[in-house]
Amino acid sequence: MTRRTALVAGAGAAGSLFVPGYIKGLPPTYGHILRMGDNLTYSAQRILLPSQRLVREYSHRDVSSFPAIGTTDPAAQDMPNRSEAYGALRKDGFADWRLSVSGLVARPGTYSLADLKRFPSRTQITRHTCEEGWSAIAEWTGVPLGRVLEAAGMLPSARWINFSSFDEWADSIDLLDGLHPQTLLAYGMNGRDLPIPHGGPVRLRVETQLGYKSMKFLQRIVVTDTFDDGGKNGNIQNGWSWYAGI
Ligand SMILES: Nc1nc2c(c(=O)[nH]1)N[C@H]1C(S)=C(S)[C@@H](COP(=O)(O)O)O[C@H]1N2
Ligand SMILES: [Mo]
Repeated sequence: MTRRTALVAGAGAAGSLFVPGYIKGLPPTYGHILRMGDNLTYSAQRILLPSQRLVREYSHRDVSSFPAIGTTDPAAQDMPNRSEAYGALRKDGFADWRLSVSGLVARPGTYSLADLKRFPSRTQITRHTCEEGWSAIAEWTGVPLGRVLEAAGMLPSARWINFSSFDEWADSIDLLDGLHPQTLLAYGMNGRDLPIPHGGPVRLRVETQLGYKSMKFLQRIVVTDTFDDGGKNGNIQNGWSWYAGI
């Protein structure tokens, strides 16, 4: 047995003995010995914060300037996998944009921007913390993701909420973050429609994790019972932690 298989086997055994049921199953990090640390962070946070504690909310006078980072236009000429579809949707103000919700839900379907705006909305002023080392405060308006999952009839076997975007990001969160009251499908920023550079028409806000988990330019949600690392478009194969709790 190599040192590595011993460690992995040991962690597995410890996991099945001591880890509470709600975080049981494959800790979503593997493939690299240093990634054991990710599992520790994930497990520790889930043990210390098993309930849906709210993150701090700020007041209007705290709102700061806010850079647009990463993809700022999925249809830009210089994008490697430029999205023609996004370019077409943008032309008529996203009237034909649809968010698809499928997988382990009783009622798979699509939601227009108007559909999302018909749900009860939530507005929150929060701090966004980027892994690059900057942070900024903005007001976000949207529908709590949990409301939409509830409307879609999420099944009891659901464990992971997977997202993909027009710039071909693939990512996922667990149910604790997915159903967190401050986790939003956000369509508004600082009282206006969500600007394109910040992920319009709809982006995710996962206030309990670092900025890169708040996927911009949302296209699709798939609910699963098995963990999907997102393949070559996911965090893990790109060298990022899947879990980035703060
Ligand atoms: N689809 C998509 N989502 C994304 C990104 C991206 O490039 N594409 N960048 C991430 C990173 S690293 C950060 S810090 C925030 C930046 O959001 P902002 O442009 O509103 O500042 O979006 C995150 N979500
Ligand atoms: Mo970031």
